[in-house]
Amino acid sequence: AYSQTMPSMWDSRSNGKEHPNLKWFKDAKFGIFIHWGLYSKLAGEWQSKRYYGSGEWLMYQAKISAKDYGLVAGEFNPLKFNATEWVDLIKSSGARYMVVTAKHHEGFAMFDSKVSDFSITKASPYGKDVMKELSGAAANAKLPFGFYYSQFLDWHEPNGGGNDWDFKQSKDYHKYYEEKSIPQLKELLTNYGKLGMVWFDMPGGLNKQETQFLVDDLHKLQPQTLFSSRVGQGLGDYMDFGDSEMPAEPIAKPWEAIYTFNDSWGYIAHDQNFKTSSDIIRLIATASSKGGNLMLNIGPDGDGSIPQANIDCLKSVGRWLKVNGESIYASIAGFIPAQPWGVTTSKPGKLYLHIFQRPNNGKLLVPGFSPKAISVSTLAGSVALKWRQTGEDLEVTLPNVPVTGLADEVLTVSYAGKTPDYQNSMP
Ligand code: FHN
Repeated sequence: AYSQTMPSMWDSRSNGKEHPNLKWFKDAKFGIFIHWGLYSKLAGEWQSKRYYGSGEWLMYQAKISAKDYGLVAGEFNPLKFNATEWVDLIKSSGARYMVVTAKHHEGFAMFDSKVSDFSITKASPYGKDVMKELSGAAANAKLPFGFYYSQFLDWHEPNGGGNDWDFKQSKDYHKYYEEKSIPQLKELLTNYGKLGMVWFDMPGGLNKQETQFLVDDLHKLQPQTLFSSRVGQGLGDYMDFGDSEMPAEPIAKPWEAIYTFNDSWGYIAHDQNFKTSSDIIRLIATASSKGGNLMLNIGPDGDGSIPQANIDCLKSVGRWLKVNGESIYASIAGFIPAQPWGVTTSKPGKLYLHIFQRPNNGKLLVPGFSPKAISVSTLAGSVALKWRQTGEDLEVTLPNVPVTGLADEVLTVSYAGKTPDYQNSMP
């Protein structure tokens, strides 16, 4: 089972008081993460040398000085950016929230900030506040919207965390928080409408009491906004696991797994290991089968375009969710643990069987589940399937080909009686 002793960076509300506005988040199940900044223009290359690893860490990988890196802002001109197109794509993917990087570790504000001139409105030829456009387009589409903000790591600032290749003197982290981090967080919570969440990342420099003060101070601006657990010290409103991590067992607290489309969060020119739509559907179903959400990251390029492979894949995931969304949205963990053939999610009176691997003999066994099953069908239409009880188990005979014609088929077992509790893997 999953380790209960999570490092405080991942754990959420350890004080037990759950945030009152979590239902929409728990029901959403699928969100889209966007990493977009100056690193998107550099695309993993610096002075004609390729750096491997995640594109948004290029400044660190190449040990670029804040001065040299700052010059990139003067070339950042994403003329192909279209906020409505981005939001329309996210809606068509079936995602029910989005989070976008307002400021990553590079320190560059992708928004109009009175606090720092190192921003898209003051330091780039583009000059427009893309966060204002995105938050407006999301509000028009009624898509819950949040900002990612790197509250401690800031490689552009002498007192920011993380840059010891350029700023070698000792750092006054509290000064950084007072002069940049907290004022910018307040700008984001004041000037961009109602926020679904603030997605903090890589906490540091504050103790638990200081973090509590920060959380309380920011929550005064928008009490309904959820704070991710990477605000640190166990004080987030929902739990984010480590990158590309999935808990082994269902977790009772609201939680989110975060994965990226390829091998990098920020756009890089030389990486083509994109996940398939089936990979993403299985991540969504697996997270839902454990009671959590999947937030999937895409990395638009320096011109403001989303790679075509991401567009095609997100639309395919959206088509699957159009047919099978009932088994995902507002579902809870399936009470049958993961099986060789796939995972389960549930709702009162229903168990959804997510078939990743069709049994060769066409017999799908659901162990330890022998209700008076009323019917077994698929969400693509009420196709009655053959099933029988074998002692303690339910066995479903599958048709030769998937009924929906889609990969990753879902069967619905409707039954009488209350939903059993999650059964642990060991009988
Ligand atoms: O260092 C960041 C990284 O660049 C990326 O933003 C991920 C996304 O979860 N967060 C940190 C590493 O966990």
